[in-house]
Amino acid sequence: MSEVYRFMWAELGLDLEAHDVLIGVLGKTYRDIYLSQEKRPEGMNYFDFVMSEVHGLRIKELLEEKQIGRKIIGSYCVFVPEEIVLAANATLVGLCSGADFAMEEVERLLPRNTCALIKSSFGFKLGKVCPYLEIADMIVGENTCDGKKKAYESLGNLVENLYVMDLPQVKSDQGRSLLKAEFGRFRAAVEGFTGITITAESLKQAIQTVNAKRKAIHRLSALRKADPSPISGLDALLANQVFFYDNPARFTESVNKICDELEKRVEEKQGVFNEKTPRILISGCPMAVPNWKLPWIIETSGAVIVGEESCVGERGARNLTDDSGNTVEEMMEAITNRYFKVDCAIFTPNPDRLDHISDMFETYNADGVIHYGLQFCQPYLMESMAVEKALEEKNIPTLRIETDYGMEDMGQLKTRIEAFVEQLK
Ligand code: BJ8
Repeated sequence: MSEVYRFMWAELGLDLEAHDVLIGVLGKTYRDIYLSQEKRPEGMNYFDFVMSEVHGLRIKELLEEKQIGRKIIGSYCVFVPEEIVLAANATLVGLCSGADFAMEEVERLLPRNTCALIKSSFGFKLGKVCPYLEIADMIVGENTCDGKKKAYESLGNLVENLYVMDLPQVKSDQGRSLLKAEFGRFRAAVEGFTGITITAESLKQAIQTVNAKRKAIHRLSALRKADPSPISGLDALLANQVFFYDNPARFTESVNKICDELEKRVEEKQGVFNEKTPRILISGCPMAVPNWKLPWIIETSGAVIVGEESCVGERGARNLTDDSGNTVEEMMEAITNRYFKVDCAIFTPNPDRLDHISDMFETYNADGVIHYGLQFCQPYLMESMAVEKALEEKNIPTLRIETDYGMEDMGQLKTRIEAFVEQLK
């Protein structure tokens, strides 16, 4: 791939040498983790292709979209409504934040004790290795955790057109009004930026496109209730990750195709692991590509992951947006209703998330919960204590993990996870 796309990366201003290193590591990690799995559904070939072309064909497509005047908008959070972006004939892409890069430079701008996800987003920018970041015409930040909201102040000096969305921290009437006002402000900003006025027709169509993606993911999730599970947690996570940057219609079709295959597997009781393999629900911080460390350890320690209570997972994709409105205002109201249900740990208090984790535990017939907190992520680490307490009260086995993107703690994590899995048998 590299020779074919070199010119394109140079045009985008990437550091070709550093980019080669990144692509080399990404390719090796993917081969080691993904291609070594057994009994994968055939439909995962599509995602293998997507991953092999993640900085190739998809970037070429986005450049072609730009050439015909379509704007590309980058985001770091599931609170940014794709419906509004699509309705203004623009494309939304999730930005890279799942691996350490250019850490020395990053730590000149951010304190060492910043979470790996935020550091990673800076590393990709400072190391000039993320084509998505370079291709984006507008980048949307959001006032969520303290780390992100302060980091955007510095990111504003590194990128052009950073737009920051304010977000509520409390699920109150005032909180909902703030979200509604901010979505209105965002709609105006996107319209101004693209020069396209959102109409009732374009917004309805956009809602339906995003809902179709979500429905495909819901279908995939539902199939994971079966024992044996027809798909590994690693593969399901990959589909959830690709959700953020693939062409929406193609993504929906590809996930539905896998689901057709998985339905047959479930009927025939075919699984990726044997029946009665301990079933794990992961809960916590989002896992962006190529952050596959924890799921890989879990699924090579005698367990299968059957659900992700995460923004790259069910927290991000659950709940459809009501498309029955007839006016832009009615549909903006529906968008606000849908996103106000996202139970990110930045909300205080956040009881809905505790209930959702218990519900998912039951729904996916899990045997235990592993809570994943990124080091220095205050919202999720603090909330992990309440999660553990709530689950223990229901006699749900729980393991709290705190880690980062480094590989130094692999051995220690494996020992702890193997012991936890043993306890579930
Ligand atoms: S809606 S989870 S995508 S903010 S890991 S940067 S919280 S210190 S990512 Fe998130 Fe939106 Fe919430 Fe979801 Fe901060 Fe924690 Fe780092 Fe985090």
